[in-house]
Amino acid sequence: MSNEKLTGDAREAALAALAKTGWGMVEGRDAITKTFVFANFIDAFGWMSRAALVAEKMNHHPEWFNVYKTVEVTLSTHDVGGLSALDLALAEKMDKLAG
Ligand code: H2B
Repeated sequence: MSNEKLTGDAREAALAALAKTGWGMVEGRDAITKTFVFANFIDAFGWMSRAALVAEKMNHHPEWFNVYKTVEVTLSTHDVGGLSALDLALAEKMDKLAG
């Protein structure tokens, strides 16, 4: 999968689709963010463990912050200084893992 910076219509369409599942742009940065809330810490950490395995397989890693049952995720492609298709793919996989 290409890690070129996303531009244009494809980018806008993908972001609009992700917005429906709770992803939004980070203020002042070319990155997307979503806050996942689980039933408890074990569910949150279990999801993080599964997401970590997916991320490692993709060689594309999240920025994330966990407090108890809440995980704030930020996705951006550091190598290109902004959003790439890898961020969209990882966002989708994280949504699927969260059920
Ligand atoms: N993760 C993210 N989110 N962005 C990157 O640009 C990135 C990464 N690059 N994981 C990878 C690792 C790169 O640093 C290694 C060397 O492949």
